[in-house]
Amino acid sequence: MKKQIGNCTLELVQGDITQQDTEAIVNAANRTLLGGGGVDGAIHRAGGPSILEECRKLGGCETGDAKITTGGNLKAKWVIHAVGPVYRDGKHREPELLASCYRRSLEIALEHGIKSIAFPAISCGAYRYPIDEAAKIALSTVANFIRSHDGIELVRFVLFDRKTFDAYAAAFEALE
Ligand code: AR6
Repeated sequence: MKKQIGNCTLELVQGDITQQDTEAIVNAANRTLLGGGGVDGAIHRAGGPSILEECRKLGGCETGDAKITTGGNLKAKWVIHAVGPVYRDGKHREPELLASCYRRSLEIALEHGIKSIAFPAISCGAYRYPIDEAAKIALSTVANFIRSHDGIELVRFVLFDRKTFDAYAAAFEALE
């Protein structure tokens, strides 16, 4: 699924983010930036130990923020490590923090001249964010960002399983 927003293509695919050929891929990390399970584990396994070596020097990352390393053995030159919120009840700034980690990832991409970037469904696994809600926030935040900033030409959401892909697809269709 694809949509053109200004000079940027917004795309949804089902797949594995470690295999993407975008200049940057985004990791759904935790505040330590020292690795974990899910997509984080997959990225460190596929990219090799140099990513963790760089992460150790970053001193962690606040929820809602992101930090960048190189991509090690990945096709992507860069990994942007974003920390989404753990979902509790929706009343602990979860929507704001989720939107913020997408925006911060895109700001960092622009600062590094990155023109193509792939995102996973941040917070939709171990952090238990309700997927329909997360999909709306992710897509509307990214769409608003690319409408108001020039420079990024491709944003691809890479959804691992069918259920997550379907939820993002519904939010994508509803995007204004
Ligand atoms: N490619 C794309 N998406 C993937 C992949 C992959 N290779 N593997 C899993 N997903 P999660 P979170 C999907 O749990 O909820 C880690 O331990 C997965 O199906 O990876 O933000 C970190 O260290 C789900 O839809 O991230 C943190 O401690 C989505 O990626 C914590 O988990 C996110 O699931 C972060 O939790």
